[in-house]
Amino acid sequence: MTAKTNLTINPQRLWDTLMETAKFGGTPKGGIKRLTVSDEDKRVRDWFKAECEKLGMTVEVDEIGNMFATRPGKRKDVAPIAMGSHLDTQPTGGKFDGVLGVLGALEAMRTLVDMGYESNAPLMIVNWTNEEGSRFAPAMLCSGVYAGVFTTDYAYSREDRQGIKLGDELERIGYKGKHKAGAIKFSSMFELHIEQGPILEAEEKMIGVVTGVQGMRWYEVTVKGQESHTGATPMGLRKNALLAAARMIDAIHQVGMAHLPGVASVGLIENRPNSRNVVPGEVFFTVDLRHPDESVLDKMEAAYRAALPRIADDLRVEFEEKCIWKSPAVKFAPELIECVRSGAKQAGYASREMASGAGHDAAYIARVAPTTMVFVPCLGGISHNEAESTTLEECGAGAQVLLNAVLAHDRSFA
Ligand code: HGY
Ligand code: MN
Ligand code: MN
Repeated sequence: MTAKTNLTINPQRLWDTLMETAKFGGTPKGGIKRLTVSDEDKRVRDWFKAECEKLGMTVEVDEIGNMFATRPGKRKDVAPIAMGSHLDTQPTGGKFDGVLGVLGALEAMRTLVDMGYESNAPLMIVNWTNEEGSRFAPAMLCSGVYAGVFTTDYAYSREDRQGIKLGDELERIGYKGKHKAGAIKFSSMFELHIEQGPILEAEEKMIGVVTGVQGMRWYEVTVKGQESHTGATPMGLRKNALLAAARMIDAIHQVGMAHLPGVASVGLIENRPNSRNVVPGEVFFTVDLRHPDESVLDKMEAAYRAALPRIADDLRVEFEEKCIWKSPAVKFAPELIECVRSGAKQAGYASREMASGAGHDAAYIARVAPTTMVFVPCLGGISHNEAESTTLEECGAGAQVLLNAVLAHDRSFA
């Protein structure tokens, strides 16, 4: 096969593929609900496997459902260069979070096959299971297992809020593969992703040259008060779990405000018995703290943990609290960051360096292989929202820079 130089991706084909796969879990508002290892996830996985095999790629699945599609290169003695992200979405997710990274990689592969271009190193596309962590906490769970952060059994044991286990669901949809986690090797990974924030759009830059990911910590809080009659229980005698949770949630917000550019959020809450004429007796909620600096994240954690007992004592309720996840701040590989920077320049796009506010599989993969990311803008910086939006041009730019960066790195294997 002869090598070609003008390896230009086909933005229309990428866009059409993004819109085609959005039907797997598509919602009436134009978003996607494709929770990890759901039936919708199975359908997009089956589609992805078939499309990769059409390109002559081999597709392997590991024991936690991570999918690895490989195209051989000239050299059989080196591990593949990987391009990876995720196909699972939030319950009210958009069409691009994660999906652009996997389908942008597919477009890059389609371009190489069309042009009869043979890379030096093999090339690989990876679909990581359960990046979102919405159905099964924590996030980035299965890239975390691949990187040795979690055990396979821990991942299998994770339950959704209905008590269903990840391991059972992987079995049910036929994606509990035969390869051990971590056994399928690659030498480096590039991840294309929408920024999910407002910076690139505000600065009118097409490409984010991503230098790392901020630290993230997740916690679970259960507040225990006393169910009682809303009509017959005097205000001063109540043990109102929901009132305590409300004050705790405000205190957590204040922790974020006091440690900018850190962020502090409560996203999931369950109020029991959730009856209009019962003083709530128990409330479960989740906490998400993030900051680029681990020492500040420690301070945020201390401030949050100091607020809970103060509020609980005031309102005569009890509470239980635990940290369920810590993903430390991570820096990406300078040599790959340089490939992205030169890839953007080669494609003629303005770029800027930035760290990621959102978590990504790349954060864990950076522990086991040189890794970096390519960002493109999204409309208004909105993501984790069915209104998430980008343009054909932005998606095309991201895929082109991804291809340019991978081929720049591939030249080191000549
Ligand atoms: O939580 C995150 O940042 C990612 O979207 N899972
Ligand atoms: Mn994502
Ligand atoms: Mn996400």
